[in-house]
Amino acid sequence: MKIIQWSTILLFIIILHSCISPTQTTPPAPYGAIPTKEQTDWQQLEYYMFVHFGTNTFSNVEWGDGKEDPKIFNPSGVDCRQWAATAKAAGMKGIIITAKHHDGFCLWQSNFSTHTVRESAWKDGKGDLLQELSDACREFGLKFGVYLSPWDRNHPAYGTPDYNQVFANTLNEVLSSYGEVFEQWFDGANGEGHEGKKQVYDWELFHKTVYRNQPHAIIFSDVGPGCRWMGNEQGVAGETNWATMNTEGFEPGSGAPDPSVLNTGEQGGKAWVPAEVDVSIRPGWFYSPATDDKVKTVEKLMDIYYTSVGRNANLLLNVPPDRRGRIHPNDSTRLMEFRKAREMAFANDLSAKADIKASNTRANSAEYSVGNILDNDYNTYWAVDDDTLMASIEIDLKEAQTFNRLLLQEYIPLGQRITAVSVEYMDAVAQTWRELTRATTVGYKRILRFPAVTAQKVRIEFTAAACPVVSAIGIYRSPEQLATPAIARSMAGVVSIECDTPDAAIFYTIDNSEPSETSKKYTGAFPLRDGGTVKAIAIADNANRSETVTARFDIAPEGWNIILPHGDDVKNMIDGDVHTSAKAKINSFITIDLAQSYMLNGFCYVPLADVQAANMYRYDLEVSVDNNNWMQVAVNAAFDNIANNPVEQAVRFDKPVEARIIKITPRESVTGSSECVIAEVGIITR
Ligand code: FUL
Repeated sequence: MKIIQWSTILLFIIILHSCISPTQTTPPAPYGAIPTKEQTDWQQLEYYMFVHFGTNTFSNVEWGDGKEDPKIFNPSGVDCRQWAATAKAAGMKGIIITAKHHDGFCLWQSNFSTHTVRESAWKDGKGDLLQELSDACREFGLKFGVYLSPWDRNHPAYGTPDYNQVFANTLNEVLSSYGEVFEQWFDGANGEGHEGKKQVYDWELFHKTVYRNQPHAIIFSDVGPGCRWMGNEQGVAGETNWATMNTEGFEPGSGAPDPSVLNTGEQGGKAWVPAEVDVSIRPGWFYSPATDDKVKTVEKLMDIYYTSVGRNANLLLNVPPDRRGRIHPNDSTRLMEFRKAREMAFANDLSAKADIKASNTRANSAEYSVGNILDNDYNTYWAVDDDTLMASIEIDLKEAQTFNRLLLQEYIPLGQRITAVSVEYMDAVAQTWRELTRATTVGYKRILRFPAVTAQKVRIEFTAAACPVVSAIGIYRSPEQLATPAIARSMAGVVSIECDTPDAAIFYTIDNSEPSETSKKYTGAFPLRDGGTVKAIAIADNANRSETVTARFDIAPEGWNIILPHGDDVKNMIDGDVHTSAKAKINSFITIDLAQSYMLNGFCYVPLADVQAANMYRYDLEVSVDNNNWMQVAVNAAFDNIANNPVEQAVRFDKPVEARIIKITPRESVTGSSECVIAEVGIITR
């Protein structure tokens, strides 16, 4: 009797429960390749610091040749706690250090190299930079990662099969000695050229060594497997950016897919290899005093943020410590300003309290309701029925609001599914929907920028390869950034300064002092034929001021005669416009008559700012005062990292040389083509 009573009650409870709880349904099936737990966690880090530090910090070169005296590594006041404190205050989540760059110099006391901190002058050869940095990262709650270059210009075994074991031993040493490593960075770069050493890498051995020591580490390379390079060093991931790509049969370095494929990933790719954007806060990767006033502006850094984190990629921003072993104040100040700008841009989510409705909800289940998009929990999402590949949401902000940013997030543990997004707003006067913007992929995070619009209602339509699954949206009004002025000088040596913000006043100096509203107001172009330093700021009506931009000029090319090559385009190489270029054949001369003799301290070559361009990689340089007797200044010299980072190359000579005529012989282009391109050529007399 008692038993019957209890089972009746139980049955009653079950019936009651099924009446009041929503219909249960299964989550959408994952689509295509999906991330591991580690990859999903990694993606949520979003932003962390790259640190290039080593012998190159002291030699003004980007790629040491491995023959440099290790004694030059002698920072006067290394302070890894300052790096970590700066990274933390900048809002970064970790630090990746160049434990060994291409020169082979090891920042720890490696037993597998004789080119290390042990052989350096730093701390009488007793220091261990990896120990100091990993300790500092732990103290500041940051993740610690290591960069190790497989290409090694110092190790005698490089280029032989023995090197693979040496490199595996090196990896093993680093990855077993400094606690948890969140990311292992394998650089694919190799500047050996056609004639150089060839090394067939044993990637299987390297990967095994990483995972044996650090089972949760993300392995970066051109082709992953943890995350991938996205094809340039300018900070610009593809507008379409899939975290998936086909990696089978490819290798890091020259065996990698074309940079254009790395840039966008591939829809339906078999591997989940999300993009990481690596870019330096300065023009080069290593510190040089010459770049102290070339730290990227907040405007530029914000752009990079939108084309990295805002395009489904993580941002690895390089901040190279100076010769003391500290982050230079110009860089740290900029990092704090950048943080502030991000915070201001995303301070107030206008959709937080909005009403939201969806065209479809998966099995009409509360579990997948569109409200999940606004609940600040990445792990809850709005999902639709399996056969629904197009679905929309409508957001009612309850009152008219002005906004210019839209943030979208897919729930990536179920794969990357969205192929197109179309955004409309309700025109209150005409009572009709108007197109606001469009996009292709979303992925973990996508941020769309558009001119500010005022509206109460927003409609977003998603098209997807499998029913869309959306975790979050945000609607923001980011303050419009005052554009930094751009300074240019013509062939005749006339300087002009422009600012994209209309009505902003420009003030400038030419005596190296900081410009302010009391400096000279720019009213028109002015001559600066003999060179000098121009610093400028823009100030808007509302007293908002831009950052200072600095441009340093040498002697203007007025009156120069390009003797060779011939052609209509040759003037482009001295016209002061970095967007126009001339072409020259490999192994033929570029001969320029400077119209008078100068004592030259160096020369500069400006490539086209495009990784696909046939920029000059190797060259010879000769100079002459009479076009008859020639002096060799450089033979088969290289612009080190120009293939990946095509920025101005300023080459300083060991000692000044007198010259009226310079002759450059391009020996190799970065693409191996029979011609190379030259945006600008200049001389350094200062
Ligand atoms: C490149 C290297 O050659 C550069 O020197 C730098 O380390 C950059 C992050 O990767 O491939």
